[in-house]
Amino acid sequence: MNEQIISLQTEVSEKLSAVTDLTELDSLRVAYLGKKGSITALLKGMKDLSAEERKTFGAEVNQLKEFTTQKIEEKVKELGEKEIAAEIAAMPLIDITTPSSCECGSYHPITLVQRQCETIFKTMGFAVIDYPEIVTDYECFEALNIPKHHPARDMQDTYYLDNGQLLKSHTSAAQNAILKKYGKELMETGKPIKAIFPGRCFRNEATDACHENTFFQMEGVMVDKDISISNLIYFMKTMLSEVFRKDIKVRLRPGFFPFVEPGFELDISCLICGGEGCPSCKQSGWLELCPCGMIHPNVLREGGIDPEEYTGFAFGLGLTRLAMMKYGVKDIRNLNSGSLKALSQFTDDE
Ligand code: FA5
Repeated sequence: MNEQIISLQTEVSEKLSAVTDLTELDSLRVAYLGKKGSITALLKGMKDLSAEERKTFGAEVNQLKEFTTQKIEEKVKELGEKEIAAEIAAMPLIDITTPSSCECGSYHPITLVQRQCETIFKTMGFAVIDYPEIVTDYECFEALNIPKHHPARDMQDTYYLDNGQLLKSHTSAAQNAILKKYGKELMETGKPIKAIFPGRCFRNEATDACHENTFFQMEGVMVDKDISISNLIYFMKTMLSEVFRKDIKVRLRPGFFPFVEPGFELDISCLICGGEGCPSCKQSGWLELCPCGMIHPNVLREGGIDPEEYTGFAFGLGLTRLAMMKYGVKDIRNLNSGSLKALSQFTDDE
């Protein structure tokens, strides 16, 4: 091997072993491998050699270049690890047994009632299903027996995306997918469909003490042979008595929704004013809480279920309004206010 190369290789090894930080190492890299570095200079000088000399010398210089590159990489790794270890060692020790000086967070009242409803329905054999907030016109309306230009759409104006999708105006938007997903199992094994699907809903409408443009609902469906209105009433009553744990006045009146037949409005006596009438219930003494009904045959059929053989009920509980009633929140807008002072006072009573 060429003597100049041997001495350069020894020099590289010695200098590298003496390097103690990454800045120094980079200067060394520039000194050997940079544009004006000594190894680069050797490569450049090869043009003055004869073809025969260039062949042997070139191979040796390239070997030296590879050797130097590899040693520098090893050193980068070694120094990097040392620096991390030093940083860790310099960190102040944290005593995890010291009591925290921060206040604990709390659950939002809507989360509290949602969880409570989920527990109630889970104990009655219902599955809890999550569903996207962005849906198609088909999911939100068409599959629910609400064709284009149907007047029922006026009640649920929402926010549309450029691609034609929309922010769901009600949790019923998940019905079709759930009927399709679990309907097969129902028909093959006879296992009834029992599911709830809580979720955020959006409506392009003016806000007041009991209306928000963003609110939560919790949909529920049950489909099997011989499901009737009595089953629906049983589950509604159980849910309300478990949530409120006291007697509350409810009323069931006819209601129109194209995806149920017959359809009902389930109202509760306003717990803010005791039924006297106040802004929270629009002075009526009653609050619309949970519309419901027997799933329309067209909706079952669209979900792949034979309405001649199976029947089912569906309900759409207003979770945000339920939180208002349960926790005595007079104005629904307070629930979206983000005021920690207002929202942190509620606790789970389970
Ligand atoms: C519906 O959304 C139907 N999808 C419910 C349904 C499901 C009917 C299954 C039959 C079978 P409605 O628009 O009435 O219906 O809303 C249902 C509940 O959501 C209302 O009773 C109310 O409690 C709540 N709600 C509706 N709009 C708002 C709003 N802007 N702000 C707060 N809560 C609302």
